[in-house]
Amino acid sequence: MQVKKYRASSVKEALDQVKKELGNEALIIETRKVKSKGLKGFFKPALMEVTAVLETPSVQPFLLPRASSDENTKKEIEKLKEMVKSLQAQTALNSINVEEKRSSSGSLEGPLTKIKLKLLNTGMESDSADAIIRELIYEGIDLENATEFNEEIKSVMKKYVKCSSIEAKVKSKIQKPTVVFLVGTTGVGKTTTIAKLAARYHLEENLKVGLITVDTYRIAAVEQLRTYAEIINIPIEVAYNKEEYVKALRRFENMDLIFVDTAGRSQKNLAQIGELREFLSIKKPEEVHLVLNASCRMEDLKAVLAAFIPLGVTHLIYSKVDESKSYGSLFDLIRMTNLPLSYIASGQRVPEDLDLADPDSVIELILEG
Ligand SMILES: Nc1nc2c(ncn2[C@@H]2O[C@H](COP(=O)(O)OP(=O)(O)O)[C@@H](O)[C@H]2O)c(=O)[nH]1
Ligand SMILES: [Mg+2]
Repeated sequence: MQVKKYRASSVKEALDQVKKELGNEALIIETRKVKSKGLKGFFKPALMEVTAVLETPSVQPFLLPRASSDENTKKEIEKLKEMVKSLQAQTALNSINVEEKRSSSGSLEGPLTKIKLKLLNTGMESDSADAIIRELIYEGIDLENATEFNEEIKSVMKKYVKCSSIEAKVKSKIQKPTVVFLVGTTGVGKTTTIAKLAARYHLEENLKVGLITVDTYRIAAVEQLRTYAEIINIPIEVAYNKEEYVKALRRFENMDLIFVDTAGRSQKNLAQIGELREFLSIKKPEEVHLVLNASCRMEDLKAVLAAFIPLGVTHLIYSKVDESKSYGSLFDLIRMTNLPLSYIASGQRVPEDLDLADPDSVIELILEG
């Protein structure tokens, strides 16, 4: 038996490939939409993937016990099992789509539809909801007979939601200065979040914290950070160019933590982040946290990701959750970028309105608001 996958921009094209290679006898066992892996792939149009099987009578039925010693056969069986599972998951998903269409006319409401609606109600994208459901089916959870799936959903989501922050580094006593950049669009809360972080790590953890701002376009921006530095009583350096930035780093050589505040770009001006890239390339910072506004539309957030991720973002910060009502986008963001979430900002108060991200409360936030 020969099992092969074919990808093309349409089902018809993929089927043409099947026909050409395997002939008319081939059986089509699965048709699905696929996205290339990684962030780049996310922005590419989806491809259609067709899985075809060609029975070849000359091959022994591979489930015979004799074959169990054969590594390749074992692998084949595993592959087949996986395929059956994914086929089941896909069939179930297709049935939800059918149910969705029907339920809009007010009739059918199966358990899968309920889960999907619950997930979509969080504001997450249909793709993400499908990924969770596929995983639930894949794990063999009896979706037909259970009524509540909260624990199961949470455990599947936990596979995606990774959290980490400077906290781990802080606890293990930082040797040389850990340089942390905060990047993101204008007004998303970078400066405020730096003030919260600086207060937290200087006042509560007794670390030596220095601030550098390279956001020198507006006097107000510099003054805003300077004011916070004065209140917290930590040093601040203003770097108008690369040379001054290098000097500032040198001056802060003995610090534990250095936060670098950067100029945002407006949503419409995302292309011009070249200058930020230059600062980042002088000396690769230990961490680059991208601040994302919880109440932004997913379409806009995707544009922000596309602009900033290539700069070498290592963590995500979800800000202004107090101004939003649903948080499904957070799941989309984590799933799309595969990056850990570090902090959640929930208001203007410094330093109170900042929480360390942890998977359980993040999932709770996404599901329950
Ligand atoms: N509601 C709310 N407002 C915030 C939050 N973080 C920052 N802000 C406010 O958003 C505005 C812009 O914040 P700022 O830190 O200057 O953004 P930046 O341009 O990214 O540096 C200020 O008025 C902040 O007080 C938050 O988590 N929730
Ligand atoms: Mg700012």
